[in-house]
Amino acid sequence: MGTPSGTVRCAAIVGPQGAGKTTLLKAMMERAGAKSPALDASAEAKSFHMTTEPNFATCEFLGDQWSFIDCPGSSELFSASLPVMASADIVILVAEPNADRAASLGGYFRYLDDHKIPHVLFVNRIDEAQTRVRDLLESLQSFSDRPLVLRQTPIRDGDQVVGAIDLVSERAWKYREGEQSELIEIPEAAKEREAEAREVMLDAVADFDDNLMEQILEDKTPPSEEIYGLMAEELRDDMVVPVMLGSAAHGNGVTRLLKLLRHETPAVGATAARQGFNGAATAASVIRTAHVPHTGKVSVLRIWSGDIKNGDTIDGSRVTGLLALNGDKRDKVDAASMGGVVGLARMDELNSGDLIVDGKINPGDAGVENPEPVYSLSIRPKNNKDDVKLSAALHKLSEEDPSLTAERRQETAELLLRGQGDIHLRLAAAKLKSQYNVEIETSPPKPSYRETIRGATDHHARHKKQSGGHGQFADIKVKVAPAARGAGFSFDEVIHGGSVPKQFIPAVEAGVAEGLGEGPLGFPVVDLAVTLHDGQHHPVDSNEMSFKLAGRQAMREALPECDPVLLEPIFKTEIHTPTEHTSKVHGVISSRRGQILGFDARKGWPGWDTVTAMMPEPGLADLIIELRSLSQGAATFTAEFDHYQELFGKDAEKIVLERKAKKEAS
Ligand SMILES: Nc1nc2c(ncn2[C@@H]2O[C@H](COP(=O)(O)OP(=O)(O)OP(=O)(O)O)[C@@H](O)[C@H]2O)c(=O)[nH]1
Ligand SMILES: [Mg+2]
Repeated sequence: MGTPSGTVRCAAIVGPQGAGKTTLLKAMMERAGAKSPALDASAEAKSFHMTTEPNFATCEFLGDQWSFIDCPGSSELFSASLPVMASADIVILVAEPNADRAASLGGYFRYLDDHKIPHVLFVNRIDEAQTRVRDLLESLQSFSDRPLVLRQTPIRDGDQVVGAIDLVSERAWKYREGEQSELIEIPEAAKEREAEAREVMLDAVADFDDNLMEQILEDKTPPSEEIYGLMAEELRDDMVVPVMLGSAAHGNGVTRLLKLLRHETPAVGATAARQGFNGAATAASVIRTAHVPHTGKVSVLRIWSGDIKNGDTIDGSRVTGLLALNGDKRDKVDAASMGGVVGLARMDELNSGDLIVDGKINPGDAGVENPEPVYSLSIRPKNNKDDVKLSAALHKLSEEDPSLTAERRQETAELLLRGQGDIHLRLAAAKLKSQYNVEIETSPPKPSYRETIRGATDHHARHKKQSGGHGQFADIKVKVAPAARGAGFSFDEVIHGGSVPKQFIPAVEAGVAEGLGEGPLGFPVVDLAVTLHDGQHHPVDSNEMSFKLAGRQAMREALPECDPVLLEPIFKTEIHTPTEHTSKVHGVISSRRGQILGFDARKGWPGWDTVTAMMPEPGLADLIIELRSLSQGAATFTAEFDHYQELFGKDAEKIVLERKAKKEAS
């Protein structure tokens, strides 16, 4: 229960799934002499064998306070990394030494470059490296605006990387299992490669510094201190990306990385300035919301300036629930200081993305964008009694993860759970069960088909019922004709001489509209014009209800005569993919009955293409799964409804039969 003092720096650990991020966090904690807390401790992380939500950890290294945030790597959970990267002083992007997987880092480079966030690339699993580091960097460079500058070169023994040489200090280290590396002489065999790599590195650094460039041109060797200093500056200004090597699982390269962080991580003030949060006595942003059993809503804050103490007030509420976050542990603390990452319980009015400035909440001002949903499932509680519980639980899940949303769809009476893919939604279902005790069933959402008519008719419908007392009588003649695509439904009347009395005409229209709710193929009917042109009434037995029923009956009888046809929703779709996978994406579009409109370089994304296509709605349902599997998880898409299109033949027959079967079953 201490009161932390001094500024805390924050490093985010991000990268594709399984790169070794959580292992790296554990290794850094241990190397810093701290006991590593339990990471990936949730039931879901265990059953899905991956990080499912950020791991928080704090430690001290050589007198500095550090807060580390290790993010999930699954591309379906990418959005969890966004607020963490945005609020970190430095981002450690972890990669595998596999050039074929370079595309999986594409989205990270883009975000970091666009937001000018200083980042270092850590090439992990160097113990397993098949690719040469140079080849890996060449593949990765196509996704990064900033030059990737190798700061170390590997020492090899045969195929095995057994150590690394620091290219600035020109000192060599031999890896030791689980321990700090041993300082050695630069091996003879590595000298040539080292000199070459050092030159490349110096050129890259000198590109941004004329003074260094002059010295290099004059063949002078600048002192290491000067080079380190320049590198720290260039990293802080996000001009270069230093590249470090290591193996988290074997504890290699970990001390080097920690030392780089120590010397080159910008101060919290620079991070606050980067985001425009300057000038307040106290400021903090809410980078995450978590709902914790027994504790309730916990907001995770990064403090930009000042301290936050129990007893302070935020928008009139007293701060009483400050928590130090360390793995699965949440310990009460009295205060948290500038730069710190801290939990705050019992302050339910705070939400992710809020900015707190001098005790006032500025909703949404911390500003992090959220990805659009790309995958949906229709869900329902297994037990009907859980309906209310389910809504409340879904609300909490979306607060924790704004890329997950639930939405009631009127037309099909479905509850849609929408998110980033199959794993994302299965994870949500697992959480609903483990944390909220609600089990759900899922099914693919129903596409919103429509139908229309291609032929016209003139129909005479009579509704007549004679049962003791008042009878019911309505007689109408309507013309039914197709209308232009997208016209919807229009109703007109040309009644002369009151054959259908004025006051009953709205009832006819209402009945017709109701009759269009489900056409002969089983779907809502659109794009047609109905004109009431004649009819009869009875002075006693006619009433609104009778005319409404006649309107409905007219549609039921007339539409099958009008050559009904199925309409399929078509979405204008933009698929974004690393260029190397563009031709495969074309194949996927065609196999899903899509029509390719063209493709072009993706704007602002070097190394990427955007393919534009018209896709039928069913082709979008699990599109993301196929796109991810062909692109190392990198490809994404957005889709927007464009129009309805007639669908004929076998595809149409199948849909109509399925609809019929479902109706009969229910
Ligand atoms: N050989 C080798 N294996 C490693 C290394 N680092 C991590 N691993 C292994 O890779 C697997 C995944 O490691 P994690 O640390 O969970 O990977 P992650 O990046 O956190 O994964 P997600 O959070 O799910 O994206 C584990 O089995 C680790 O033991 C390494 O340097 N060398
Ligand atoms: Mg992990």
